Amino acid sequence: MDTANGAVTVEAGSTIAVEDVASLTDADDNDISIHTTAGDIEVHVMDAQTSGDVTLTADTGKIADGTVAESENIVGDSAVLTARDGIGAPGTGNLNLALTSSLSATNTGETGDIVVYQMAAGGDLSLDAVQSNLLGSGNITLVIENGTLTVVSPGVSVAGTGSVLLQAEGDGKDITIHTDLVSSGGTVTVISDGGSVTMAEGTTLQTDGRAIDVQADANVVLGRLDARAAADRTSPVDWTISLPGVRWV
Ligand SMILES: [Ca+2]
Ligand SMILES: [Ca+2]
Ligand SMILES: [Ca+2]
Repeated sequence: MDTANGAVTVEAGSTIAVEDVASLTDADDNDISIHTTAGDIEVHVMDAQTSGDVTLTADTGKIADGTVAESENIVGDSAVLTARDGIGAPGTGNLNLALTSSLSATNTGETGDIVVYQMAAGGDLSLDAVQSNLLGSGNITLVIENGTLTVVSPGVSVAGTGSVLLQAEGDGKDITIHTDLVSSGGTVTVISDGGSVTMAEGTTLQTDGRAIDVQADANVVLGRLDARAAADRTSPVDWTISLPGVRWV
């Protein structure tokens, strides 16, 4: 389905395969919005060009990569993706994006990962992502092929047991964290293969007694890393520090 000009809105009540939805005119008003109240959204090719925004909502299913090839599933300006059973999947099931500006991804169910790959054609990306289900097991994995990654409000969080991995590839491609990264039950990993990782003042990477791993090719500028068990965070601990051989003078 191609539109010469204007927005595209699709409402469905079952699994929908998006074979080829393209906006032929690159304009800020030419957004593409697809919502299904039941079933999945299988994305083959959606192209809103560099200015049109993409909104996909699968109330009771998943948003999946519908193609075998690792080519772009979604081209657009910003994308807002919401599903219950996952957004992309590990391996080639990852959702392949080429977004001009930003991605906001939310998974609400007990299962399903968020696995997205911003391709080189998309360049830099701002991200916020959440696994919102307290009983959830899904991870959040975002890899950016050749661009900087900026974590923006409301940040990246996992309410269940899943882990967070954010990775930027490419020379000088930094990761900048403006809002917290939190996993309630899993680990938090941030890797800039060719650049720096910078946490803005006052930001926190937090787990419940699980590992926090920050790696950069250049510099690491830390805010606060908090890998305490949650119980230690809520109940104050009395510390006694003895320093044998040290005298106050
Ligand atoms: Ca836009
Ligand atoms: Ca594919
Ligand atoms: Ca893929």
